[in-house]
Amino acid sequence: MHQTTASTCCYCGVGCGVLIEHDGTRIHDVAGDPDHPANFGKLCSKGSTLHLTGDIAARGLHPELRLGKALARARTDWDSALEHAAERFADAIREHGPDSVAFYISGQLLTEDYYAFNKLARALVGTNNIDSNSRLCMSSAVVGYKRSLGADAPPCSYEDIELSDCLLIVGSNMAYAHPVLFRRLEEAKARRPQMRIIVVDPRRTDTCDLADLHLAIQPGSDVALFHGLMHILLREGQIDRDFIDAHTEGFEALDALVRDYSPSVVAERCAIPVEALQRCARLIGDAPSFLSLWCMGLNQSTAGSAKNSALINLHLATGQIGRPGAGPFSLTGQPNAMGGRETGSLSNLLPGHRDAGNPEHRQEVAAYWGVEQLPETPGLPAIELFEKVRAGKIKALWIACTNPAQSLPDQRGVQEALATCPFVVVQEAFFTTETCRHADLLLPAASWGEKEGSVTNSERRVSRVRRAVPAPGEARADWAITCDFARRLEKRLRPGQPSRFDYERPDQLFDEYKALTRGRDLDLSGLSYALIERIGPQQWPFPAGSEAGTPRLYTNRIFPTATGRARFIAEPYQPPRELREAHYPLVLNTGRLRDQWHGMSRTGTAAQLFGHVEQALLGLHPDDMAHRRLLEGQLVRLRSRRGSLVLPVTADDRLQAGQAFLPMHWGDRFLKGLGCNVLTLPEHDPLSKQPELKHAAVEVERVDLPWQFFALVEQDVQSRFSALRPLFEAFDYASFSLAGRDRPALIIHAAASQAPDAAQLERMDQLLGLDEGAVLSYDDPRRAIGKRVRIEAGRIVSLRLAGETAARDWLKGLWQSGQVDAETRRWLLAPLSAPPGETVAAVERTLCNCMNVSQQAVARGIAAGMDLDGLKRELGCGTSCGSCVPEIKRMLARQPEPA
Ligand SMILES: Nc1nc2c(c(=O)[nH]1)N[C@H]1C(S)=C(S)[C@@H](COP(=O)(O)OP(=O)(O)OC[C@H]3O[C@@H](n4cnc5c(=O)[nH]c(N)nc54)[C@H](O)[C@@H]3O)O[C@H]1N2
Ligand SMILES: Nc1nc2c(c(=O)[nH]1)N[C@H]1C(S)=C(S)[C@@H](COP(=O)(O)OP(=O)(O)OC[C@H]3O[C@@H](n4cnc5c(=O)[nH]c(N)nc54)[C@H](O)[C@@H]3O)O[C@H]1N2
Ligand code: SF4
Ligand SMILES: [Mo]
Repeated sequence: MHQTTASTCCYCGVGCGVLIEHDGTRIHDVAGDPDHPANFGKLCSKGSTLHLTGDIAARGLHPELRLGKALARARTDWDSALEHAAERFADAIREHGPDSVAFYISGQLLTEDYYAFNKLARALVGTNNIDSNSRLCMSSAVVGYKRSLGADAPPCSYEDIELSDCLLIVGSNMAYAHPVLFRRLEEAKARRPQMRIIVVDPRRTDTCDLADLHLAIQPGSDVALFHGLMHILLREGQIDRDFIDAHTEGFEALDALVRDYSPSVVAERCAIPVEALQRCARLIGDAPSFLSLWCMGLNQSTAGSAKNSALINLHLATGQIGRPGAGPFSLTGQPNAMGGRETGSLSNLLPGHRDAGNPEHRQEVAAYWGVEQLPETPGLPAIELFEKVRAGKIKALWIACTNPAQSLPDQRGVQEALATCPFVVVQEAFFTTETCRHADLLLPAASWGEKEGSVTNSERRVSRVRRAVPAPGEARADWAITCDFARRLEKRLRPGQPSRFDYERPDQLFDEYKALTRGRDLDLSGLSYALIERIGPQQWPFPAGSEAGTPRLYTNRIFPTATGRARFIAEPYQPPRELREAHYPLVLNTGRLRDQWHGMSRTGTAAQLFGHVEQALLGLHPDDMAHRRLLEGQLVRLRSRRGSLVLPVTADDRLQAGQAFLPMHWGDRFLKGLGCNVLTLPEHDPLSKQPELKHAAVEVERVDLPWQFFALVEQDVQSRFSALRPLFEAFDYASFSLAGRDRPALIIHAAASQAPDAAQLERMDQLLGLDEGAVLSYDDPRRAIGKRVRIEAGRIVSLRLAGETAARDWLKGLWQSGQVDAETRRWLLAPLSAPPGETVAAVERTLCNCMNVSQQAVARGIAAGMDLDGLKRELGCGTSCGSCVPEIKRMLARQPEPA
């Protein structure tokens, strides 16, 4: 029977409402929820393909346990799994104290899950060792808001973005990372072309497509830029003296500091023209309303807190806060990172925007939970936590809904830590992740579409997440796993006492949690599942008795500080921690692709999402390629002080010379060699403890790996992937991806200095289905060349080229286009890039995922004289989710003007 369930997208912090179409057992489709105030029916390329993700072969179905590091995990039942875990945690706590265990959780958990974990760690175990991946993401914004404004609360609404006269988008590639919000901005700018948009990013991203001014600053120089802007605003008298006098403190120190930031000094520091700096200041100073949006370009830095506060300074000096279209608006990355901050899911926080270091706050929460006291010892933030794990201080580690073996910096250290820890529990929806390999106990979690709860998006709006279908196998909801474990641990640590974890439904957790927010800045005590059901998702504060949420904070200009005044923070510019030098002259920047999500456990199961970018490529400025005599697609070794990675290079003229860009998504599963974070550094901001993921000194050099390998195989791609991946450990380079739409295939590119032994190739052939059926083959053992192509019903279904891969693009094209006739067949195994007389079309790259339109088709359309409307009409591209429109516009802009 056809049913529709309203829920929330599980990807980014825009928090779009989705309508899940299903039959009670399987999800068939998703659509944007027209009634949801975040997206009004829109979805981006990731949200609209949710139903295509989640291949069951990649999911965790049953708990698995191993009883020794050298042993393999075996299937077990929930009862044995959680009894074992409780015993191990209780032993560690009894022998080594509560701080010998730790919980590392995630901004993708639901508010109810977070609350359960917090109560477990702080009230039952008695440790503050509970931190989350938000440490890599939002913790600099938390510090910025708290110290500048008094509370961790983004003061704006999405509507303010549409209302603003001048927008400063800094260190955010919204076009990729918050696409539906970017669509709203595009529409607002189309309605009000006088709206001014400034983008500050070392790269020319798709977000720059909307910009009136793009400042391609030197990586890490944002604080200098903000102080330079302040300097000009002051000099030009474009500040709001009345606001500063009445509602702020600390201005004098900033005033003195920014005197040193003259336009010429700052322009040089940031490597931008002084006129551009002045124009930027003028746009801000002249604007009736000014709003800033930022994300990881500011937060992921050893100066992350300073960058946040220096930006907020600009709002305070101009009085641009607490009014429509104005304010400092940090974009949240993960779907419920906000909920994590609210429930106290960083080691230094407590539920209800409280601080673990504050004795009164501890007492309030302890009293509410009915325990004598909460632990005083500060908990470990993520980077230090993994250092302590590596040092053997943490005896049992519980990881939920995050993949630290891919996403934390300095992966060599992280891998060692996970291998050292005596007992690692991983609570995961997809058992394919890099972290799962390290689990002693692996617990299958329900995921999107299968669980109930709530999340808060970037604009403080609390939405419901609803279950459409049952979780596969024995997977369970996160809060249920946590509470079941907590009850078993209670029996060991507090025998005979009544349980504090007797919940049957998630709304019981929500209701218990919300009372802890009463009277606090985020007061959401008036919210309930029933109320959201009745009047829709609401923005906090929403105190008991409210009729509606709060779209805008600080409209009365009173700030939640001791004095009621906001604070200017005067901190000098500090350069990034790792400077370029002779051995490492390039700066490595890492970030998002349009269609992939983090470690790709979910998006990596939908072949269609690889259409836009198929494999890991290192982007370099064309000049840097030329200096090093590198050609497009050549393999390089990318090195930093901490590790190295082999992958192909590509010329990217959106980068400045001296900069390199690598998408953050590739971990060891998709790209052999521990992924991009083998290169990044663990150094972090002194206050927020957020690591500098956007800035590592690197160098590249060509590698010659004469023995090349290419394979393509249809059907059962996830299980083949899992089985094949370990066979590539001895290769210097191995990259895995998916291709196709209706008939997805696994694609493998690999290279080595010499051929593997015959037995290994034989094993690969078995897993590729090339050991039986209609297989054409060619072998030249003397040159270690071997090729196999399997054809069924006139179509290629599997192939591998070993030793020499000249024909790979042509063969991939043949596979994609279908039939292979007798004439073509003669050339399949030839050492040519294509049969004589035929040219290989470049492998088509999907630009528009919804309508399946390639970049090549768009280019042909442009060459034929079509404009954006013509392309939309004739090809259909850009007419559905719109995620590809900025890129199409960029292609159009590159065309020479017709004479
Ligand atoms: N498609 C997609 N969307 C996502 C995610 C995803 O994985 N995929 N993840 C979500 C999450 S958790 C997050 S946190 C957000 C991240 O969203 P964003 O922060 O927007 O994305 P990033 O690509 O990490 O980085 C943004 C930009 O910062 C720039 N940058 C680097 N260094 C500097 C600098 O020193 N100064 C300035 N001003 N800019 C700099 C980079 O060039 C990059 O373009 O995206 C969310 N949305
Ligand atoms: N170099 C570099 N590194 C980065 C960044 C960067 O820009 N550059 N960005 C950083 C940032 S901002 C972030 S947020 C992190 C993200 O890093 P991670 O948190 O490691 O990212 P994900 O891959 O989203 O991990 C979430 C995991 O939860 C699993 N999962 C999904 N749904 C559920 C569920 O309902 N329950 C449970 N238990 N599990 C589930 C997924 O399969 C996935 O493995 O990466 C950080 N790392
Ligand atoms: S913008 Fe895209 S990824 Fe983000 S919540 Fe909306 S649909 Fe999901
Ligand atoms: Mo994030």
